[in-house]
Amino acid sequence: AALFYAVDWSDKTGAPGTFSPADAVVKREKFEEVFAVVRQELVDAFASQGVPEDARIWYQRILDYNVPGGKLNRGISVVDSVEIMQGRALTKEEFLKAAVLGWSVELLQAYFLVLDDVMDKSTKRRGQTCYYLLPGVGTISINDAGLLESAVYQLLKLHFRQEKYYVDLLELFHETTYQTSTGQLLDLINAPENVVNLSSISLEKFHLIAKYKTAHYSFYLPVALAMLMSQVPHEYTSADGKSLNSFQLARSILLPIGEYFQVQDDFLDFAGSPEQIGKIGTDIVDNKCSWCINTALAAASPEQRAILDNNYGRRDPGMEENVKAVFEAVGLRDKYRVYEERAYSRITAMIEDIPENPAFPSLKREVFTRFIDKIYKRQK
Ligand code: GPP
Ligand code: MG
Ligand code: MG
Ligand code: MG
Repeated sequence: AALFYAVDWSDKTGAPGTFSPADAVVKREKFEEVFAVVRQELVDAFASQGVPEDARIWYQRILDYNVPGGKLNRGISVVDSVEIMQGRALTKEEFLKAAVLGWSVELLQAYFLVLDDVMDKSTKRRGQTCYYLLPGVGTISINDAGLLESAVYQLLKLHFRQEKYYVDLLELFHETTYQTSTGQLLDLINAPENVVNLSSISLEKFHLIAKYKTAHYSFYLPVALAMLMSQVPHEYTSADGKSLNSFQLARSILLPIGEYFQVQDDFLDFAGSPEQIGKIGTDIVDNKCSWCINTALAAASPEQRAILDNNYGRRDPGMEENVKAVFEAVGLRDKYRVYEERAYSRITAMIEDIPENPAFPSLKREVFTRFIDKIYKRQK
């Protein structure tokens, strides 16, 4: 109840008892208001274990530094998707529940990012110093990341314990974490330090890594959560009588969108300015099996190949510049533009092929077009 009254519903525009944010900006503001509430619940739960003040303050900083400062695409997608599936303005209670699930995705992502920055030896995230580099944090960040993960389950227990889909939510978060950690393993063992072997890099590996480390948690998870909350049946019958699994159908579109998103992430790692993307690229010095190196290798002359062999994966700014110069020389920017157009039309065609069924209105194409439109030509 405290949660309900802490959110300012005053600018509601829908029917009485419903809440339909007038536009994306209002929706973001409302979503952010829910963070203040969720944060308080988490801090109260933490303090109720009987921990002293200094621990509570440390815990608050974990949340405040790592959870709210991102683009919030994933979290807001849960709210968007529930709204589209319901086909009407959400009630205030529904909005809150969807937003809590959205913040749970953001918490899971905060857990991943804190650890990812340690493993990638990154220095900036969301325009600020990576959390592990803060004075006095260091390897404590490993445990702090564990607390961020635990926060997901604290929230789910608090808000969904009584729902019949509670176990499905738990399973989905556990499964997604498993997949993401699998992806992180693939990402890391394909990028050994001090052992550069560009012959072992391939686009097949890139696709596998991208699907596991990014696509499941960033795209499938938010929609699957919305489907569980909306109690979309697993069995889906298309208008022409074909029987499909609705979750599999969603996955078959969302994973390719996630792979496209990771291509963008890899390209921005090379081409985005720190002001733009809020982070400083590390893929070249980290020896990563990125879309960029794969694409450059496919186009490199023997001389360019030699430069890549001798400069990729070295922790040396001059060598990193040499690699970037080859990326430019092979026309990586143009190749990216071509890739992006193709990916966009391929995914749009997949969405158009979804067998929409008016008798089964939950899986509307709009759930998916919303995603692709949000990320198409993104600059950050
Ligand atoms: C993105 O990789 C993938 C993740 C953030 C998942 C990490 C998973 C863990 C289990 C820790 P990235 O390194 O390309 O992301 P970024 O470019 O944002 O650092
Ligand atoms: Mg990283
Ligand atoms: Mg990484
Ligand atoms: Mg990256």
